[in-house]
Amino acid sequence: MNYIDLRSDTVTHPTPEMREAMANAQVGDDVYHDDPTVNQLEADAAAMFGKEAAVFVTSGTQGNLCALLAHCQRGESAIIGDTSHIFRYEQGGMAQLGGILPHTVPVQDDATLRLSDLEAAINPDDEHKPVTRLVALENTHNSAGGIPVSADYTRLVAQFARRNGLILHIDGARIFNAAAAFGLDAKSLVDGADSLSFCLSKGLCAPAGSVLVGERDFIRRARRARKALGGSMRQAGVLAAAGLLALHTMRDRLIDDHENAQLLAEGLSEIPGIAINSQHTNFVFFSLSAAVDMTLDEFVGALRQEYNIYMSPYAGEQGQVRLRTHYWIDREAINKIIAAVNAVLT
Ligand code: TLP
Repeated sequence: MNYIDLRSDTVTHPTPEMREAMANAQVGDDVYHDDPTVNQLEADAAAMFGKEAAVFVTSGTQGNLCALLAHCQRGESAIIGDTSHIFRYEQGGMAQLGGILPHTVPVQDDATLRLSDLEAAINPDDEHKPVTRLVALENTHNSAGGIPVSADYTRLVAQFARRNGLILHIDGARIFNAAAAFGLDAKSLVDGADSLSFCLSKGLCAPAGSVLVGERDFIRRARRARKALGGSMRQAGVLAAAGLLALHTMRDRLIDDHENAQLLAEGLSEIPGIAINSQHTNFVFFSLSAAVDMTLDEFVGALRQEYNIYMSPYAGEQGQVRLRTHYWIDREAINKIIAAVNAVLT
C-alpha cells in the first residue's frame, strides 16, 4: 500500500492468506444451514465464548441490532451508555426498527456505567413506564478512547442484571483488543453475559462480518431478526473463510497494534503543537494546541496531500484527531507518521 490509513481499524484489508482461503472456501446456502465454512465459524465462535450457539452477521451494527431485536419486545426499554456506539452511531436502529426505547446513563471516564445509575434506570412495575429489559456494555469502549473494560466489572454488571431480571448484552466489537490489553482469555470478559457481538472486520482484518453468540434459543430468534433485516446471506463461506483466519490467527498479534499506538503517542507527544489526550489499546486521540496556526482540516489535508497519511478529525468531539493502529501499520509506518506530523507542523 502506498498510503497509511489511521482513520479507523475498519479500513484493514484482508491478508494474502485470507484472500487465498476465500478463493478456496467450501460453500453452501447458509439460509439452509448448508454452508460448512459458516457453520465452522459459528461453532468455533460459540465454543470460544462458552456459549451454545452463534450466528454470522454482516456487521457489528447488525450484530447489536439482531441481539436487541431478539432480546426485547417493541415498547420495552434497554439501558445503554450515553456515548455507546449503539446509541450514537447505529442510526438508532433499536428505536427506528425495533421500537425499543434507549434509556441512556452516563459513561464514566473509565468506560464503565455506574451501578447506581443502572439501578435508577430500571423502571418500576408501573403502567406508565416501559418495561426495562436489558443492559448493554461496550468493550473496548469506542467513544471513551478504546478503554478496555475489566472482567471483574463485567461480572458485577452480570450479577446486577441477574438480580434485577435484566439481560446483559455486550457490544464487543473489539473484545479481543480488551483481552490482549488484560492478557486474558476473551471468554473471561463476557462471563455471565447473555450475548456478545464481536467484529471480524476491524483489527482482525476480515473484509466483512461479525458474530453474535448466546444461548441456542436466543440465536434462533436472532437469525429471524437477521432475516428481517435482509442480512441472511447465501454462500457466505467466502467471507467466513476469512473470518475463521481472523478468529484463529489474528488475535495474538493485536498486542503489536497496542504497542505501536503507544509508540505513536510517545513520538507525537514530543512534537511542539501536539497534545496527546489519551492512548488506550489501539487508539490515540490528540489535539493541536492553540499556538498552531492551522485548522484541523488544514492539518489533516496537508498530511493526506503531501504524505499519503490519512487521519480524520473525530466527529464525536470537536478539535480532536482519532488515530487507530492496525495490522497494516508497522513500526516503519509509525516512524513515517511521526516524521510527517513534525514536518507539517514545523
Ligand atoms: N465503529 C466504527 C464507526 O462506526 C464509528 C469505527 O470506525 O470505529 N460497536 C463498536 C464499538 C464499533 O466501534 C463499531 C464500528 C460497531 C459496533 C459497528 O460495527 P460495523 O461498522 O461493522 O457496523
